[in-house]
Amino acid sequence: MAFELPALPYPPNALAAKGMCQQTLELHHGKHHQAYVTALNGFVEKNEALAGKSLDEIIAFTHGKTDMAPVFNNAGQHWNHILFWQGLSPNGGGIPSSLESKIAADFGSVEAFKDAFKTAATTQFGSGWAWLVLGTDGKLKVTKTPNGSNPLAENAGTALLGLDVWEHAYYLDFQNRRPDYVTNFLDKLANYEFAEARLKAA
Ligand code: MN3
Repeated sequence: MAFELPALPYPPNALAAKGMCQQTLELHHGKHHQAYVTALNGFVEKNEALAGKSLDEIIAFTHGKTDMAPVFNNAGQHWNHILFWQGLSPNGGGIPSSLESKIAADFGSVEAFKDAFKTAATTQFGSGWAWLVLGTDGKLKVTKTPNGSNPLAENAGTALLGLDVWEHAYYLDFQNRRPDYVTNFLDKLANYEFAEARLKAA
């Protein structure tokens, strides 16, 4: 069973008023994410060791293997983007109360969480991701990963939200201003209800 590009959970123009235009979503989802899925399926077809494995299993199997790096990067990017689309919302930016309490307990305040996230997202040199993670110690953390990696691959806990900081994610809307893209995500786009649901399920 080949991997498939999931449909966006909202129309491609749904986030335009929140700082992510239709062209960004159409290119990012329909071209970039699709390309990762197509490449991953190509690798699976040619490599018997990958056949029948779930996406999570392929990520675990290929992580850290030099000769499997292209497979890992495409599998990781498929996983990352599935989470990313769900972590955006036309009604984003509002933090539900139980998640807000947990953020306040583990970071000190919502502002401190946002500052930590901005630092991670803007100091990831080159391409990568910033994450809000429920760590294996039960505390919320902010982390960053390069290229196609993620907290699943690195056994760093449960990812609640992920922000794509590859240039293709923000260049049409914010050009080189990655800090503005990150702030806009945290204040207007982030689907904290999705993050809270993942926290409760973890
Ligand atoms: Mn991307």
